[in-house]
Amino acid sequence: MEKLTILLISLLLIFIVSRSWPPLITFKLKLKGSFEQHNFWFKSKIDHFSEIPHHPLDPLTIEEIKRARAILFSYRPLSSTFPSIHSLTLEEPYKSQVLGWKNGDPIPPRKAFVIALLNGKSHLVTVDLGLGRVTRHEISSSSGYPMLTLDDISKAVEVALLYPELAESIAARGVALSELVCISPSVGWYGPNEEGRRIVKVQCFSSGNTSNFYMRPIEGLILTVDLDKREVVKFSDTGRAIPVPRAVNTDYRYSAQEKPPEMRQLNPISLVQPNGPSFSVEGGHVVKWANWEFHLRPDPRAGMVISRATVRDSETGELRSVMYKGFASEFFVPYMDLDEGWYFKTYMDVGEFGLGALASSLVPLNDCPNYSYYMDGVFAASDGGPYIQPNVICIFERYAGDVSWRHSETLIPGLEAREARRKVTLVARMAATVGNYDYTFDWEFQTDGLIQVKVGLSGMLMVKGSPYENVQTMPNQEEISSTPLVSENVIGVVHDHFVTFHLDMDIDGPNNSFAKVDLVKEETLPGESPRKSYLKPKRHIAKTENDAKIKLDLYKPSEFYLINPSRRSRLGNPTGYKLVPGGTAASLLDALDPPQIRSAFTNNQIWVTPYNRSEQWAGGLLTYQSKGDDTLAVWSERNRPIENKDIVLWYTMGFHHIPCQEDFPIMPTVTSSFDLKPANFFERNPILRIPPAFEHDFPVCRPSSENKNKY
Ligand SMILES: *[C@@H]1O[C@H](CO)[C@@H](O)[C@H](O)[C@H]1NC(C)=O
Ligand SMILES: *[C@@H]1O[C@H](CO)[C@@H](O)[C@H](O)[C@H]1NC(C)=O
Ligand SMILES: *[C@@H]1O[C@H](CO)[C@@H](O)[C@H](O)[C@H]1NC(C)=O
Ligand SMILES: *[C@@H]1O[C@H](CO)[C@@H](O)[C@H](O)[C@H]1NC(C)=O
Ligand SMILES: [Cu+2]
Repeated sequence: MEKLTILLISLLLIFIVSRSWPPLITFKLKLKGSFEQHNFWFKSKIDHFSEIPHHPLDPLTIEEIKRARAILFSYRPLSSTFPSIHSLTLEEPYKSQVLGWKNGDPIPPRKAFVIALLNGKSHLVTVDLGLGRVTRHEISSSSGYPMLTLDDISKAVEVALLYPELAESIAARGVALSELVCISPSVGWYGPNEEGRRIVKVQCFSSGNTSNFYMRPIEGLILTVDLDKREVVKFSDTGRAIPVPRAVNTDYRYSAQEKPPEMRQLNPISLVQPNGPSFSVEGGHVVKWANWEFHLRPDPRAGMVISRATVRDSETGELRSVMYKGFASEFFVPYMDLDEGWYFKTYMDVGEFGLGALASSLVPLNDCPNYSYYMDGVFAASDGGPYIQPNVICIFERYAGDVSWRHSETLIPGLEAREARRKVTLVARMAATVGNYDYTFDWEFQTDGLIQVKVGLSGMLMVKGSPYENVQTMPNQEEISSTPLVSENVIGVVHDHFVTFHLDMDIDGPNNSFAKVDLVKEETLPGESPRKSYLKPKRHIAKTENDAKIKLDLYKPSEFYLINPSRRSRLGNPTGYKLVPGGTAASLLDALDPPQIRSAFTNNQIWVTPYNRSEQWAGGLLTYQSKGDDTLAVWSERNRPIENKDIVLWYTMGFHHIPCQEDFPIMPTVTSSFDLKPANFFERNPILRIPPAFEHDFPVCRPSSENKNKY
């Protein structure tokens, strides 16, 4: 039994005056290895070229990716024409192997799972790195194709740019070839015409006088490109009458701003941790902080994967399982416009592009606070070779000035008390830039056992060129409300965002049940009470998958628990965690609409399935142009038993996005979140005994310049 770890985090806010424009802040980019000067926790920032795996779930190293590639190269069925590699990642060992593994044990055999494309066929290949050979090879029979590679995207744009009619069309619109920027949105799936070949649609913008070309669409110009034949198969040019919106005020870069904003300027603010952060990252991926331990890895598809999240019981010191694995499994982002250039925009970014593949290096001091630990992604390119995506995840402690619990007693003589405890948390963060949009993901761990998962939306709107400069010239009210004008000649097209999380909860072990507690209105009998009605919770344990397909409804509220029926608290309650949905939205598309069929995993906000190793990706393993034959909704039709079994919880967070002028030219971040909150998991408040903060915990800190706000 370990002793209670006392958290003594010394935090201090410093304020230094800075009044000039631009503010005198110099951004020192933290290059790899530069942590050493001030922080021993971060001394071992990884040298990826000599890295070896330490944990069964550690991602493939550079050496392992090279070895997997070499083995594939000498594997006959694929070596005559080397396929393009769309995914080459760790094939996770069986869950039982991972659960049975203890620190110090040899790690289970290392394997790579490869999705390769050859002559239009998707090959699913397991490469055993220890045995040095391919141990499984099958050709997928499901409808979709693998994630696009960065190579696919650049080739598609290249092919489009060489198309003669494109040059003619943009010249007619007064756009020079030199300022043309094209992107390749995924096509969705809309029936037989588009089957049997991999296609993307290419659309273009003008980057004239702005870096924010997204705000200058060349409307109605769409080239459909066959990715494998490398040819334009359809050219559609309908919007010549629509002007390319002007560049003025579209730039978002600091260097391009001509004047400061009209507001009181903020003094610098930063967190100071004189004794260093309180977390450690061991072996590159195991994060230990306060009562939490978990494994964290970047993944080209899911972005960030949290595994084996365990929390130490503050009473007994026991390290207890909460979640085996959690990650963003799929996205669905349908746009609500039927034009030729728009109807197909119904993105499934996780399976079509990959969040990790598109994760950008985080910006120190701005994306993540000082004292962040940065983790790199080591991924495979389309030729199977490794590359490093630096600083894609940051881990940091957050003190946002919040209170974790408090009480004051002032009226009862002799019992006066004023007790408050600060809330310090640990955050793991990633930001994925999926074309125009930027998604941030936070997994935030609290000492009271709560995990909050938060998604933030920022970046650029996907906008549409419009003939209108002002709503007063639009023909009618319907048009004004359904096509929001966000700038002159710029419409922010209405759309939704859905993010579906795979949450393999293992509350005190794998065998759990899902309990839905309905809050129902009870009416009193005549004369029973002065009250007419009251609310009563009624608990139902889900027997099969159908009992756990949940559509949220404010007037039929329920609470949702994962419980371990065979582990009881001192009072006999099963230990549990509660899923607490946050602000969310449901898809209003018809269930038989092709995009909704493909994204049928958004038909319910909550699903529970029995654990199945191959059911990871809610929109199917091969998502690109899929018809929806391999989704969570299809798996779940089997209505399998889920009571007291190893189960997986799926939660979908949703946003309806009706753009407004503030979303132009770049959107202030909008967030939503959900909580995984202990419920009868601990015997009592697990942070009852944490100490308050005292003045003497902090070093004396003097501002380096005179600190007087002169307003
Ligand atoms: C950029 O702005 C200048 C000055 O307003 C204008 O003359 C020029 O045509 C613009 N260039 C493009 C590519 O829009
Ligand atoms: C970041 O932390 C380092 C290490 O103590 C410190 O020297 C530096 O001043 C901090 N920067 C900011 C902006 O707080
Ligand atoms: C979980 O339940 C299954 C039966 O559904 C049983 O075989 C297995 O031993 C249980 N596992 C644990 C860890 O209790
Ligand atoms: C696991 O899921 C896959 C895909 O839904 C299915 O084909 C397979 O039969 C499942 N395995 C088990 C043991 O249920
Ligand atoms: Cu949006």
